[in-house]
Amino acid sequence: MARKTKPVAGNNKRMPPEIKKGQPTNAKTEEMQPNREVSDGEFMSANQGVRINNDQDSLKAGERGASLLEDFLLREKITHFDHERIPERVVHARGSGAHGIFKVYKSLAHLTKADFLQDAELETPVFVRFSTVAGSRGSTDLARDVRGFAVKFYTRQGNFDLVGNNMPIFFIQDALKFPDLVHAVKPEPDNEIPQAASAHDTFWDFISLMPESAHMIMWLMSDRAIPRSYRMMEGFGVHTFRFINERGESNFVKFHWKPLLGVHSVAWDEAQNISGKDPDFHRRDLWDAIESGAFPEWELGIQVVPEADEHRFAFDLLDPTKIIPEELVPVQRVGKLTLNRNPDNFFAETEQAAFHVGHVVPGIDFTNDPLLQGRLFSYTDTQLIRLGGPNFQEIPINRPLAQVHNNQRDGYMRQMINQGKSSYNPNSLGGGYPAQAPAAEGGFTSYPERIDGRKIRARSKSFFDHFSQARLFYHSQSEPERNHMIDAFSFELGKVKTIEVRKRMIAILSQIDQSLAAAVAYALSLSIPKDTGQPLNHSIPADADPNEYQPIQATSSLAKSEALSMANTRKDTIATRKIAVLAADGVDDVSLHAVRADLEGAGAIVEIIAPRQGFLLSESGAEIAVHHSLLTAASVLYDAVYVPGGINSAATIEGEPNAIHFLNEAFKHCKAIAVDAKALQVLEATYFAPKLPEGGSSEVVKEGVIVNADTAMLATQFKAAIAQHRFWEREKPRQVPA
Ligand code: HDD
Repeated sequence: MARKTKPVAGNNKRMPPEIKKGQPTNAKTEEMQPNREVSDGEFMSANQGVRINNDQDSLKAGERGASLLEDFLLREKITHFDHERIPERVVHARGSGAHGIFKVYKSLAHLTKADFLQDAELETPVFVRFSTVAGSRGSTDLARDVRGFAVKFYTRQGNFDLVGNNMPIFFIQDALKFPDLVHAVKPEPDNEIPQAASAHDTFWDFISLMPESAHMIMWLMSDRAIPRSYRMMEGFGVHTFRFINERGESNFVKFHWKPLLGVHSVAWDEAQNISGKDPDFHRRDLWDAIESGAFPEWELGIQVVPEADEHRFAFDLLDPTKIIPEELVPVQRVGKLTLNRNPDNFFAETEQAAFHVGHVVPGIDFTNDPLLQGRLFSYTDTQLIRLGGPNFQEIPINRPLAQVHNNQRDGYMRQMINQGKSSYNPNSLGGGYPAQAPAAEGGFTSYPERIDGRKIRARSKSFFDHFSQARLFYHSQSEPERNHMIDAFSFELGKVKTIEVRKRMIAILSQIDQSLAAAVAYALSLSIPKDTGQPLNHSIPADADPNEYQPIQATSSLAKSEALSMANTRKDTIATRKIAVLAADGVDDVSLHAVRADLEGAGAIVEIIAPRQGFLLSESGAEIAVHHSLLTAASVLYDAVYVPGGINSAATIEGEPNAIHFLNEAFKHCKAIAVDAKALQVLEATYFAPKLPEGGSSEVVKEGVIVNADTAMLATQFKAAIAQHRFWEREKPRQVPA
């Protein structure tokens, strides 16, 4: 290591030699360079720059004496350590971030003057943070929960934050109810149980009294709430926003993110297992994909509604519990987001990232959605407590690429050194600067929406259809997806102890779909309540007429929407899918390598799992590196499993209970399984072997279970099966142990 011999003034201000080996850079990641620190080859120093000679022993009064107060090195180190933690986000505390770029496919000038949406050549840096909502920072990634999908665009006109979720709607219609919602879903206040779970009394108590949450609850009980990967989920801006073009014309817009790997989920039983085996599953998945160069990609989609069509729909565009079905307004794919670089430091970047729906640029504006309006207050406010003061926008990950000049001054941790005497406007001493920017120079002007109304605490009647889109969602699901929802409701309500709450939820479900309500009621030994005339909605102002606030019955103009079912997602790739190969000494070289090469050629990640760590010896005596032993691997961490041939390998695997459990569990979770016909004995040791057709040992393809003696054909069949993601029809008998 090349160490400096003499102290050099300012040596700890030295720029690191390169940003991060092998990682793509962009204007934002380069702009952060002066803040990066690399210790390679450097001496250790205290915070004031003085070099440290002994970092092992505190200063003492004699070898066995007490430590001295004088020890500034001890005091500084311990003090900094004591202050290392900041409050976690009150919601979305658990998350993972990444850098990337966004490019529009072609100019959207006809819709918006937003600079980053004008030019297909322009690359806009982004930072994205995915998150769960309810759990704390250290909670499992696989909770049944909404996922945050927050994107910060560092545009030339300033930062634009699209702070969305992986579900296109929300639980409540008014921001005033947000603290209630969050209090209800968080761990219960007396014992702080359960962590990162909605399956408890307070959550369902609140939901059962708030029918406006019906649509969101359908999404939350669907497989969307347990994604396979952040890279395989959609994102939504949720609210209706506005695009404003150069002529000042406004169009309503809904934002979508469409993942190029398709939308995929895991099974609930699998999710619960992953939570134990690898609670960092999604974080690791995102990190590994980017490190390996398999950059996650999404297309930006927009639904555009001309201002004149504001009242064209049966629902209100301002109601955040409603989607605009894609059949009514198609989603136009207008650009691509690519995540291509992991953060250097989790705290500095991901933890300190401060998103805000109010961070907009000219060309994008708000609507009167009352949830959005409340959010416009909340996000700055929360950063003040979380990041410690009004200068959080100066933290490297938050500071815009666009220049900042204004008369805001001082405050905790101010970094900017404002020169000059004037910090007010108007001024003459500073030449009148900073000057206000005309719209033509990029000055933000709010859309002059006409507003004419009385000051009133009330809700529009157009917000009172709570069930038609909940029903549309349920009816749009495939049969397995509907079964999963019945299971999810039965699980969650089964964890609720208060019978009254369960009953109220059955009453709500019966408003959505009788068969759903009946199936859940059956699981709870309840019946669908007769219409008692009791109010369903309990979220009513004190002096209001309760009838005024009750849900109205409406039917959607659509019976089904294809886009709502994950069964209709793209299933044409196995890129980045994780495939386990169960092998032992004596594995057949061709059977292993041919299939492995074929899978890897299609972009999949293949890992060898053997009885022991280290390496195994193939039939020909070649050393093959082992990724995991059966002890450190688990089927729930893979998308598919392959058992290659080789007499000794097959005999060993057949005799390993953990390997047989691996296969049984993969079958239970409906994953693709391939077995070289020469290792058929392994399959015969599994629970599901009897379900294979008689005598079909040389070639069998059934519900994603493939047996073939021809490895080339096996690989082709296996790839096709993996691309299907899951074979939910296997669940039918619902009798697989594991
Ligand atoms: Fe929120 C964080 C998304 C409603 C108040 N929200 C937060 C994050 C996402 C969302 C993705 C994490 C950002 C990050 O990664 O740092 N929130 C939504 C969506 C909503 C929504 C899609 C409805 C459409 N949120 C909402 C309301 C309020 C808040 C109605 C308050 C009135 N949200 C917050 C917050 C958080 C937050 C308390 C916590 C940490 C933060 O802001 O920075 O201010």
